[in-house]
Amino acid sequence: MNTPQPAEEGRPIGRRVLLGTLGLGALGVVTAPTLQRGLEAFLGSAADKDPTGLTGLLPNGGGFRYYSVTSSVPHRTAATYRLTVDGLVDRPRTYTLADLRALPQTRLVKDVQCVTGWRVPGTPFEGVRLSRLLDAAGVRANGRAVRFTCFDGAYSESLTLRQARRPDVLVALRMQDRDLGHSHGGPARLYVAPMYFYKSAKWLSGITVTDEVEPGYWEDRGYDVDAWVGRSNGRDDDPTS
Ligand SMILES: Nc1nc2c(c(=O)[nH]1)N[C@H]1C(S)=C(S)[C@@H](COP(=O)(O)O)O[C@H]1N2
Ligand SMILES: [Mo]
Repeated sequence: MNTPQPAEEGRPIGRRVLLGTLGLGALGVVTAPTLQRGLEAFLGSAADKDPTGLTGLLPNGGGFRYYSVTSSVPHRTAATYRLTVDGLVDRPRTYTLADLRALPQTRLVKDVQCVTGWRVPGTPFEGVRLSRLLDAAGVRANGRAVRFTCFDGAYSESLTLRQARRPDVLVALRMQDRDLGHSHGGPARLYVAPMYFYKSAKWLSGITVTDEVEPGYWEDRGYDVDAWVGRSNGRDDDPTS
């Protein structure tokens, strides 16, 4: 009741207007798994044409909703993707997708919970533990938190260093046992299993160790910084991890 609720994410009004604007009135019929690839490509182009940033109202396959706070998101391939780890570290580094794929991969299967209410059961995510990248970088003694930035140019997220080192926090390269598609934040997104899905920043491009938590995009708009599922944002969902 006292939790301020940002209106931008998942507000029901405007849906008809948005679908009309994008010419997507019949999208609800596109649900067959075999159409997922086409749907992903379609969502990418839909976001490119969405002046409202309300594409979160669109289905993203398998019970997911598609979210982007920007009207377009550039595509990154295995050839062009880069992830930079910097800030309060001894060994800053830029990883290619091949670099990340060459590291040990961790696969987790847990429910996904969005703060607007939708939940997707038992979803496999696979990738590199964030703790491994932080250890490789050598976090300095004054490092307390981690800031995440995205190649959409707008979204950001944050974790305390302690949260970031949890074994259920990944730089995910795969989801649902497939390489991450563009609409789900590919080639790489953050995956923070125990927190609401807004923590799982899509299109991840930067990991910066900082001396204090810098609230992320939605947190600047009212969401809780410590986003534990069931223990934040005034909600009582079952924990996811
Ligand atoms: N870069 C970026 N990451 C993001 C978002 C976003 O708008 N931009 N939305 C967040 C929210 S609120 C949710 S619920 C999930 C949605 O992920 P999906 O599009 O794969 O369903 O992404 C999260 N990560
Ligand atoms: Mo969300």
